[in-house]
Amino acid sequence: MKVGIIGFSQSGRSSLYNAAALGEAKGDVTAVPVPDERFDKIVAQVQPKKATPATVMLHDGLEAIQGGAQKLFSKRFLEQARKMDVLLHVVRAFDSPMAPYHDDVSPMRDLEAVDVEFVLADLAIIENRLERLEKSLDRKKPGTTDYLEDAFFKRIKDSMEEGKPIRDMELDEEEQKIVHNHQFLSGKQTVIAFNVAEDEAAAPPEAIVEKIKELAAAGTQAFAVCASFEEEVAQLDAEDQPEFLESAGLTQPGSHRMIAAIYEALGLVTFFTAGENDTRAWPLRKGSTALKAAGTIHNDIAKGFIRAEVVHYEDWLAAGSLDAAYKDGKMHLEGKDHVIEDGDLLHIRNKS
Ligand SMILES: Nc1nc2c(ncn2[C@@H]2O[C@H](COP(=O)(O)OP(=O)(O)OP(=O)(O)O)[C@@H](O)[C@H]2O)c(=O)[nH]1
Ligand SMILES: [Mg+2]
Repeated sequence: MKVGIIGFSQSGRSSLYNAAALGEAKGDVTAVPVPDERFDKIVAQVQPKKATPATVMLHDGLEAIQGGAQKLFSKRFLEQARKMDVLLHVVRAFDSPMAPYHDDVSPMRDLEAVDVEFVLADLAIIENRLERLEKSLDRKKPGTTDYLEDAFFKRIKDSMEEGKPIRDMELDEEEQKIVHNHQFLSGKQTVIAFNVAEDEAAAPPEAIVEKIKELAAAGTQAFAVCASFEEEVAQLDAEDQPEFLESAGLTQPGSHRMIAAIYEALGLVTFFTAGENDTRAWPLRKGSTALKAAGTIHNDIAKGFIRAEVVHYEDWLAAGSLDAAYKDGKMHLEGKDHVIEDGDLLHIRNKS
């Protein structure tokens, strides 16, 4: 699951990347742990030899979005961005004498410029494809992918010409597959980080607050954060962080909320395995089955799958331990097709 950080040059992408990587960034790509209070509680109770949180892969190696007289997206940027599953868009909302292209601060201008360009880049592909299909379609059978694409692209073209990104459209499963295969940029989930000045982190400007609400209503998560401040927070020991955060009027690092938003945008839920050697939080696509969860742990466990022992997190919490939850009769035995819920603790009975 790849998350690409995008934005204009000097918008604070690397600062946010370093903050999210908790000061442990390795090159351009880092597996960033997903903050999860439930996982922390499970680890504190089980006291395993090793605790492995869920992670997302954060990429800071994408080329900056260009400005001035140039096209916004270089060829290289397009290639890189298309490979990502989710885009984290850092929008500069702090005054900077160093930021090129735009000397005045205008987060809405920057955000909209990029969004429009995403749609235009996708439209160029769609128009090209429709032209080719026109020449070949009468030789193909109805019901083939070509037919589906032709009908789908014709249906969405008009609203895209009016600026509507694909991510805001209702799509069926086949259509989602088409969008995924063509790696459409406006079809990718995005998370928006308005990078504000430090003194605005706790109380962002009204225009940004309004925009965040508007985006949320359209299904896109956005928030205000001060990347350079977050980067400093990430360098501190955990016990020193609260006081520092408080100095900016914050109660928790903004990067935590950001990773949670990314996780959501990736369409992931978490299940736990509470082993004494290794207790782990595992990312899983929403709506996945127990068999899929078993395969996430190990292929062999999926192959030898017998039954899944499932304890809901709330039941675990109420019981205080896995043993107690089992004794209370809170463990459900489930088959391969059982859909895993966010927070389930699993033990897979298997033949291997
Ligand atoms: N005041 C303020 N400065 C910031 C903030 N975020 C980043 N900066 C500063 O802006 C400059 C650029 O930040 P980077 O994180 O390197 O930005 P970038 O988008 O990765 O930049 P390039 O990769 O060089 O294009 C640095 O000097 C940061 O310290 C912020 O929230 N507020
Ligand atoms: Mg950078």
